[in-house]
Amino acid sequence: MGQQQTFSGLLPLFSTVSPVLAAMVVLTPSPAMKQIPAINLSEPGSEALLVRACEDLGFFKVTEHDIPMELIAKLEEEALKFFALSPAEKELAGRANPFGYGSKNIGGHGDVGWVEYLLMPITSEPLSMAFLMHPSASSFRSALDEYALAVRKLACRVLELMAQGLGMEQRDAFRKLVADEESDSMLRLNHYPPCPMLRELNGFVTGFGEHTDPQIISVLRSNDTAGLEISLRDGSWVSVLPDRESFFINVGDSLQVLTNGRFRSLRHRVLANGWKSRVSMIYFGGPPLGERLAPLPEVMAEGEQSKYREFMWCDYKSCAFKTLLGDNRLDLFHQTSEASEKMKKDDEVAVNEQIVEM
Ligand SMILES: O=C(O)CCC(=O)C(=O)O
Repeated sequence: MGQQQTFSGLLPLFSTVSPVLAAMVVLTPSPAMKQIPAINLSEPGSEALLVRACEDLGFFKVTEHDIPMELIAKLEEEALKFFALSPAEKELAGRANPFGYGSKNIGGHGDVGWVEYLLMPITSEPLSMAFLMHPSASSFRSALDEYALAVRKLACRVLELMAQGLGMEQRDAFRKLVADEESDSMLRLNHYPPCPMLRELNGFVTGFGEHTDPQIISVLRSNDTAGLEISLRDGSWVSVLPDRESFFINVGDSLQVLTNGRFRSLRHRVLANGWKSRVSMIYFGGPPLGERLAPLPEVMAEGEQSKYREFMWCDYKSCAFKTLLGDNRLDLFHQTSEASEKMKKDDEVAVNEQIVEM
């Protein structure tokens, strides 16, 4: 059955139920990718494998990661307990803006998915969101704190190996951005409940729409329910076989910039499942808000031109909040793209207007 047929066949069914659900209907499923690079960090040569995976796909999984399964299982259990609460109880976490609890709506511009989530800022201090301070949330809070610490350490280890693999003298060039006390990182717990309607239909529903992550690095762990799909360089989609014991790592937009496009920021999405719920926990490692990002000369060959203009992380982030989930934001910061030219001109106009007003 052709993709369009699947879509048009499903749409009337969904729209009779709910316009929100109708917006989540996607086309046919993707074939499974059997060979996601699996990298054992403690093996010699892992740094070269990391670099190759970041260049080819922007994605790989880490097998020997030293994060105890009990710690992971504990957070998964706590996350499931949280998502099993009533909507009113979950909303005590605050409505996602961007931090807090969200359901179906992703961001503020109409993106929707068959997902509920909890998004939290991660700093070098223990988590301090008000709802976690209640005595009844103490085991959730300690599971989150321990997990965030461990996963941040893993992200730093991977970033250092990446720099090593690229032959950079400054081994901590990437790592220090995420390890910084002011690093703007976050942790997201996603719950994709089973979507019962899918049982009767030969179709698919978006759990989390396609996008790239704006930060430097994302470290994802999920239970054994499939759903994650990644986009290859030719634009085709493949689904990723779940692996609850490994961590999946993807390159974010900022790392693509720092490596002048040598590493590829991964476009990915999640499809809902008709029978099983999916739980994922993702750490997004970002730089400090005031950090200036531009391609690092050490990564560039002699005479290579910088593909991106310098920007401050807080500006990139606010641009990400203003755009749709699936938009290509990096285009706006590309040296030569039309979108970037327009943004530069708009910036100049804004500055000139400010000068005239002064
Ligand atoms: O839930 C997943 O597996 C991935 C979700 C994701 O891409 C995100 O939260 O940014």
